[in-house]
Amino acid sequence: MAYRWKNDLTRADVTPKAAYLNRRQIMAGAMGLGVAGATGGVAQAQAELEPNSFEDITSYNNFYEFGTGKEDPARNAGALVTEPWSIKVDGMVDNPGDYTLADLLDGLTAEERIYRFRCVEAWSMVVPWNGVELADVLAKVGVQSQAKYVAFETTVQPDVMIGVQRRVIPFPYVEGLRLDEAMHPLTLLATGIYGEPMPNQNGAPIRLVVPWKYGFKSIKSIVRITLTDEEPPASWNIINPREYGFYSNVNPNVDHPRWSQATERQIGGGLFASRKDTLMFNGYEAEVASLYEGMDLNEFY
Ligand SMILES: Nc1nc2c(c(=O)[nH]1)N[C@H]1C(S)=C(S)[C@@H](COP(=O)(O)O)O[C@H]1N2
Ligand SMILES: [Mo]
Repeated sequence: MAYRWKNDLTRADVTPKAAYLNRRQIMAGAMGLGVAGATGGVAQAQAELEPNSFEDITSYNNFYEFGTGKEDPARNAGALVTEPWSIKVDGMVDNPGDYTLADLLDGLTAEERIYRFRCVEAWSMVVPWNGVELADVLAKVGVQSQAKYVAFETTVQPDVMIGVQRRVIPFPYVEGLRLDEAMHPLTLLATGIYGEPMPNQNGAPIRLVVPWKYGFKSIKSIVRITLTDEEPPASWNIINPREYGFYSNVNPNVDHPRWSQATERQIGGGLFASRKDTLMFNGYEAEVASLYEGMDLNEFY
């Protein structure tokens, strides 16, 4: 398939970015984070992935604040107010406060990461995100030693959010990660796709991306980041704890109570495309499995 970056880079230009990720992971490994063995894998996998089109990624969305239909966010999220944008950082941090987006990202350079993205509803895409590692932002705000989890909250703008007006689920949408998950080099705060600012329907101006977890963990349009020593609430886990766990790592061997998670439908694959096998940890097993040693991968969690 002929494929070209919006910013006129060709696929061949992806390689230096992959090599950059490779370097970062070797450094992280050297620092004792235990991901050294992962390096070649991610770089290689990243270079081989064929991203979905900008059109696919921005027209088939889940963003319940703007309605429950896949096409509702593209239709309704244009009214989201993303400027100015303030993010409250609080809890167990050295430098709490209300940060502007620019202040929070000051000194950090967004890089491109091409990741698989797997929704719990068993559809998937490949997305070229632009973003910074969450770990780099957390380092700036100074995580205190008692902190064990990171909690996130999405903006609530009732005037423009029809899903909020209709209370389709409780808002604000909230999510959380264990601190080691949050610090993992694969975990991003993304501010764009395809080198363009993040489209509103995808979670402008800044959203989480955790590629080895089901998509609902990747919370959009973040206005609050809290460091805490207790497992934070997570929207879908609160709504239906038997169907959506706090961890929710992609796992083809553990079915959702109402459907199989063994395979996935690739968005953009066309009507007759065959389903693709879902990969353990969404294909990032080598990078993240060590975070879950001692957890039974055949259990729901
Ligand atoms: N605030 C908020 N974040 C959210 C959601 C949502 O409804 N509200 N949906 C989640 C789900 S279920 C998925 S699959 C992804 C979809 O991201 P995308 O629309 O960019 O593909 O966003 C996640 N983040
Ligand atoms: Mo999802």
